[in-house]
Amino acid sequence: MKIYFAGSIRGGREDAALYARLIAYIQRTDTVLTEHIGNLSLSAKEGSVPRSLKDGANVDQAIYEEDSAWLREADMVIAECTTPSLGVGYEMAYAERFGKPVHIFYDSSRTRLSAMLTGNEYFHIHPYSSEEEIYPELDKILK
Ligand code: 6IA
Repeated sequence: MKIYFAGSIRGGREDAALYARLIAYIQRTDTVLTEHIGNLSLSAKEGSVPRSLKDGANVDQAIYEEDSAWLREADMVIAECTTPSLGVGYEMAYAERFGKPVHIFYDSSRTRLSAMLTGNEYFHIHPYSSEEEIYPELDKILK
């Protein structure tokens, strides 16, 4: 499957190492379209550095175009939502609009997830209290 992994960038990079571990785990069996989310050298401030953009191009517009195309291409969306991110919230709604299955993980001892996610039965919500709980859930989702 092609997986769109979503995690905070400008919302804060506190969980970037966790994103990297989850992406590596998913990559053992499936393709992750958004490997850069786990890039530890990507800071919240640098979250607009261009990849291969022509001079004068609008960087944020290119990010939006590329990410929304990947969302439409993905078979499934997996999001780690402990660090709140406007971009990730937007992606959840975008994925719902295109009928993609969406699995949302968050550490319930660190955050209260938005009611706009927990209150929407479309989303598969996976609260956890330690990282080890995530991997067996991923096994079930990816099989
Ligand atoms: O509001 P946020 O920045 O926290 O939103 C994070 C979400 O938006 C992620 O799930 C990404 O899919 C998407 N996103 C935000 N910024 C970028 C970005 N910046 N590149 C790709 N997706 C992004 C440039 C980073 C690149 C140079 C490695």
